[in-house]
Amino acid sequence: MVSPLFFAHSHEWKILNNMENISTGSVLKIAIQKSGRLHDDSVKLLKDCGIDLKNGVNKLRTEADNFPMEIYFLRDDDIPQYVEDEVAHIGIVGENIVHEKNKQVAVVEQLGFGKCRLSVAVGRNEKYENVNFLQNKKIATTYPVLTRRFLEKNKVSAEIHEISGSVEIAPGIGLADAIVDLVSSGSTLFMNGLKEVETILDSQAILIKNKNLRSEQQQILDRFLFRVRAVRKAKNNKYILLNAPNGRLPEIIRLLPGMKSPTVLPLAEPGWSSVHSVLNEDDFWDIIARLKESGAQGILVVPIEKMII
Ligand code: PRT
Ligand code: ZN
Repeated sequence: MVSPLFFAHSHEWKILNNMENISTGSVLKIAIQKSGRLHDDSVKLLKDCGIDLKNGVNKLRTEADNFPMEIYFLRDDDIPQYVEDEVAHIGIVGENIVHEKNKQVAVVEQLGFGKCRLSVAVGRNEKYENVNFLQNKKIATTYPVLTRRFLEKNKVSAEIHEISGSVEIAPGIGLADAIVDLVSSGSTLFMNGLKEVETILDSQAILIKNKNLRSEQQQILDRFLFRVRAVRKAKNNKYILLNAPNGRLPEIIRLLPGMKSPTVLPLAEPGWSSVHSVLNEDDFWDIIARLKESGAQGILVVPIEKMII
């Protein structure tokens, strides 16, 4: 019989991966949000990592076509518990949930999406000077654990009203004097006549794992993480191409660190070169402006799909 390894090139990787699954029988189970704010970005991260899901995402569980991974779609609140119990080996969930639920899981990586903050808000017309404002007040929240911890840390005693949703309307209907809730743009607070006065926690989506992963699962996690990091790194960097007069190459090269150093190629027009490099998004605009000042022309900026260093 012909070995599956002799199949056409485009299938080779898939077959290698599947053979690996068959030979070890190991699969990494990941829990992601079924629907809600983290769902789309979680599925996209898997896709960007080259992991194709079988039968779409409208079920409780599916598996990957080309990677030893099973995907469970769950409510975000339940994900830390499932990971602690090893129903799933890893999960994608907001830091806010991980801290609130206080489960025995390990944080593996911040994922850079789902950014928000857990904040205290009070009525817009309140004279809030400091956290002592909250003394003996009623605070409505869906985050009683983090709220209590914040109050204790600040030596304030207040009454916590745990409610299950629509926290922002609590002050308006006389249920509470203040709220603790997640904020991203701030427009929900604004529309409800509230202002943000303290930040309790800055949050984003993170990858968590069971604390006692067996080595087979850890190995698959390492392969997954290698891809996650390459995808995230690529997102924070751009490929840049420009033309420069040879006389100004030294100063232009000084502005462009690149992964090692920039690539410089001669142009057909004498006295000119093409320079290629990689720029980090943080100093992107600043460097572009300085490149122009240094005589760079025809600057092209191209997204990078994966970046492996
Ligand atoms: O059904 P399930 O239980 O899975 O979902 P859920 O309804 O509990 O959660 P979901 O989908 O609303 O949020 C999932 C995660 O997204 C949260 O746990 C956070 O980690 C993250 N996240 C990021 C946010 C926000 N931004 C956010 N703005 N979660 C909620 N909000 C809400 C906030 O509670 C408030 O009602 O959006 C409103 C404020 O938004 P702004 O833009 O008006 O400030
Ligand atoms: Zn939830």
